[in-house]
Amino acid sequence: MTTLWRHARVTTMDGPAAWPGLDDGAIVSEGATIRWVGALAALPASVRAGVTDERDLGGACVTPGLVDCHTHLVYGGERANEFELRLSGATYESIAKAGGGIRSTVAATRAASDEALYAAAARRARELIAEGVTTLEIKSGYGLAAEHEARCLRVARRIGATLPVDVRTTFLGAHALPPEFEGRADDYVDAVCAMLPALHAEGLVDAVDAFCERIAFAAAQTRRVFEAARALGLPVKLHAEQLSDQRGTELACEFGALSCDHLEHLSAEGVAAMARSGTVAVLLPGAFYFLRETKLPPVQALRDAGVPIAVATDHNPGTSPVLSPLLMLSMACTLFRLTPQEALAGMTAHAARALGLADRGALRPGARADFVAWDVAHPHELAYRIGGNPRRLTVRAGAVVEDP
Ligand code: DI6
Ligand code: FE
Repeated sequence: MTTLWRHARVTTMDGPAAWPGLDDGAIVSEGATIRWVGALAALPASVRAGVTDERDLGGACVTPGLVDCHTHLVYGGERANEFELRLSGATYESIAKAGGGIRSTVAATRAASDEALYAAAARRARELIAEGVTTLEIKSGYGLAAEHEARCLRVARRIGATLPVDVRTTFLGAHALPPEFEGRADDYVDAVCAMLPALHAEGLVDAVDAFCERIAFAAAQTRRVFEAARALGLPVKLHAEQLSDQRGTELACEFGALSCDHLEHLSAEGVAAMARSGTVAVLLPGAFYFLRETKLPPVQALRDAGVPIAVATDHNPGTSPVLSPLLMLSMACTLFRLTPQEALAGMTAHAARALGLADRGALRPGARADFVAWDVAHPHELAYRIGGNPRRLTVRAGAVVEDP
C-alpha cells in the first residue's frame, strides 16, 4: 500500500531548519517506509502515480512519532509512601540507605507474577502510546537476579509484541545492590556480568546500562559491566552524574556509549568527552522535578559542544512516576531552558540516536513511517501545554494505530 497523507503542517525534525515545518505538507508512505515528504505542490508526478490510498489530515501538525528513550516501565508495586517521607524531610539517598528505594521495588517485583508485571507495564505503555510514543525503551533493573531480570526483560519484549509500539530493551542489572549481596558489591558485579550472556542469547538485550553513583556502583565496577557488554558486542548507556559527579560519563564515553543520562552534575571534562564520542545527553526533567533537585544539567555547555540532547520520561516508581511525554517537553523548557524545538528534537531525532536507531526520529525518505498528527497549529504548542492531549492520529510503520 502506498499512501498519500496530505493537508498537514509537517515538521520533519530532519535538521534545525525544519521548524516549524512545511505548510500544506504531505508524506507518501510505501508499506512501513517513507517514500517522499515535502510540500504537496512539489509532489513529483512519478510518486503521485504510485499512490493507492489518500488520507486527509485536516490541517493537523505532523511530527515524527515520539521516542521515549529512557524508562523503567516493568516493576511491581509503587512508592507513594516514599514520596510522603521525602515531603517530610527524608532524602532519596537516606531512604535508599535505609533499605527502601529501589530495593523495595525489587521485593515487590520479585513477588509479582509475570502476568501482573505485564498487566501493570501494559497499562503504563498505553498511556505513553496515547500521547504519541511509537518507540519505547524499557530497562530491567528491578529483578537483580538472573531469573527475575529475565522475567522483566521478557515482559518488556511482550509489550512490544502485543501493543502498537516498538520496544528496545536495556539490561540494567547494575541498578542497585540486592539484599542477598549486602556488603559484597564486587561479587554482585561478577553476577551481573555472568547474567548477561544468557540474557543476550535469548534475544532480550539491545543495550547495557548501569547506575554509577555513590548509592549504587563505582566507576571501576561500572567498567567491568561495560567490558562484559563489549565482549558480546552490545552498546552501553549510563545513568551518570545524577546525584554527584562520579566521572561515569568519561568512562562511558571510553566505551562509545550511545547515551549518558541525567547529567545534573556533569563536569566540563564530561561534556568534552561526550562531544568526542558522539554520545547523546539524555535529560530527565521528571526526575529532577520529582526529587526537587536544584543543580541543573549544563545545557548551555552541551549545546556549545554540539552534544545532541534527548529528553525522556525516565518513568520509574521512585524518582519519576511520569506517564506524560508531552509534560516532559514542557518541563524540559521550563526547568532546563530548552527551546520547544530542542525539546521536540529531544524526543524524536536525538532520542532515536540515543537508542542507536538510525531509521526513525525524523521524517525523511527511507525512514520508518512513524508519525503523529496533532490538533495544534504550531509544533511549539506541544511543549507549551500542561495537560490535555492534542493527539489526533498516530501512524506507525505506515498504518494508523488503533487505540490499544
Ligand atoms: N536513577 C533514577 O532516577 C532511577 N534509577 C536510577 O538509576 C530511580 C529508580 C528508583 O528509585 O526506583
Ligand atoms: Fe533511569
